[in-house]
Amino acid sequence: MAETKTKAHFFYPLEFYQVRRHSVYKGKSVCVAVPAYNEATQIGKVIETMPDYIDHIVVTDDVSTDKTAEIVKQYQQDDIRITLIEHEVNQGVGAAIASGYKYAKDRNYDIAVVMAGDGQMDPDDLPALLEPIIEGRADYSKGNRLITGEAYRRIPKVRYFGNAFLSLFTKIASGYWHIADSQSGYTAINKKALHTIDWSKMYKQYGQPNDLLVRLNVCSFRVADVPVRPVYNIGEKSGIKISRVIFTISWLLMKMFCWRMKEKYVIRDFHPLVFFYGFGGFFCMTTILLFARVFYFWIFIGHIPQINALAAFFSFTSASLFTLFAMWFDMEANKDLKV
Ligand SMILES: Nc1nc2c(ncn2[C@@H]2O[C@H](COP(=O)(O)OP(=O)(O)OP(=O)(O)O)[C@@H](O)[C@H]2O)c(=O)[nH]1
Ligand SMILES: [Mg+2]
Repeated sequence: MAETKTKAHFFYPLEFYQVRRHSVYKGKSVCVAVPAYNEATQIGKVIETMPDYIDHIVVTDDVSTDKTAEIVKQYQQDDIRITLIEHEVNQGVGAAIASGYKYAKDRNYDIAVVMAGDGQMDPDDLPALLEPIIEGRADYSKGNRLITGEAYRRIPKVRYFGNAFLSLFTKIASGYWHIADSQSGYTAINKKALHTIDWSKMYKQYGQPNDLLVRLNVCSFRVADVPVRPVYNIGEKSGIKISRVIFTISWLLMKMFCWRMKEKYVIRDFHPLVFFYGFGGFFCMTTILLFARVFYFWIFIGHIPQINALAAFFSFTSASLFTLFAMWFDMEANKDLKV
């Protein structure tokens, strides 16, 4: 980015002659989007530990009921890199991230990073996240807290298993079979992807990282999974109710999976794997019905007719084969997007 100079006149006070030097990291301008909701105790730490090479910090507050916005405004007095976006009604973390992305896109930043406002993202991990993008190997990179051996010990157990389940489901829905820790919000995206994705359509709640991965896959963007340190117990308060989000995100992933099949393998291009998935789904349903019938005979009649047992096993085998082949084809079709 070019240097900007405030309009100068020899009668103006000295501050008018100040030059704002834009920061770059290895030649790229980086803007960090920080979603924050009721983070009065945490947001200061996030701002203070933001590396100098970050050119701009966009905090999006969603009508916090504590002093989050006031605290950010105080930091603005000393740090001209900070912008505060205040939503008029609470829209959710995904919508806050979308606002940050739109800001970075409109100002033509080379890279946009997402870091939470609760301090759970270690700035020391940022260079590793930026590297694949700067080197041009990836269009989007995301943190993966599960790779380090510490994950099982550090992440609360319910979160760990909920995350593992959603990560598996996200592989199927997104077509990025090589990535895990789908719930990690620590990410970096390049300019091309920033200008391609329609941010107004992105999911507005906690499933935003999952939703974005599906959208990136449809546009054939390359994604890198980068090991990052899991950070917990630093005074953060999670807004996630795992028992609730597991259902809402699963439902979102189901819808996004169908959308990806249609967009990627029917409309933009064609691949017979959609039929494999279709037959797999059909036989899954018949398997459930036929096994229910087998159990009915077994429990209430005490005898299972051979033809019913055979039909149930045939259906199960077909469901497994069709689904596994569909997954294999999908993996093959996406292998170039793996970094
Ligand atoms: N602007 C905005 N930010 C939000 C909203 N909900 C959550 N956030 C922020 O999003 C970030 C992540 O939210 P958390 O609830 O901590 O979720 P998480 O860190 O992904 O999950 P945990 O591992 O459970 O902590 C935090 O900085 C929150 O302040 C919201 O409705 N609006
Ligand atoms: Mg958190």
